[in-house]
Amino acid sequence: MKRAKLFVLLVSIAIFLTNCSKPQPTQMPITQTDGDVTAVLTLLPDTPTVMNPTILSLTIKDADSQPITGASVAFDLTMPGMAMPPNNAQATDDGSGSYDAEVTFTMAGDWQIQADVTYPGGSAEFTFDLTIE
Ligand SMILES: [Cu+2]
Repeated sequence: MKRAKLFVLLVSIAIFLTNCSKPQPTQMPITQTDGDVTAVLTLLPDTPTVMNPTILSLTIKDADSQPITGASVAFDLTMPGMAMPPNNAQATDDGSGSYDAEVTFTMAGDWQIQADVTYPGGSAEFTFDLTIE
């Protein structure tokens, strides 16, 4: 009986410590839909930090869940709370419906990642909200 109680206590402490030491995870990937196009944004690292390079990767699929290849994807990073210097990146097509670009978040706070997608047959626009600690 005593041992069981001690065990429960130790497990509780372990769970508590595990949760506390975890870095604040950004909820990634983020999925959004605009018309026929569904986009999934992933970040590397998934919790970006200020003034360090972050790889944005946008995977786009059509209404039939087929990857959209041959598109042009441009990222525009802004902060909704203030005017910031232009922060843009043209993504590189990996040939399988995924488009990557390296960006830098230049200060902590709330950011908006806009992705402009132009593909054979149409265009789509996505806006992702992200807080950089
Ligand atoms: Cu700012």
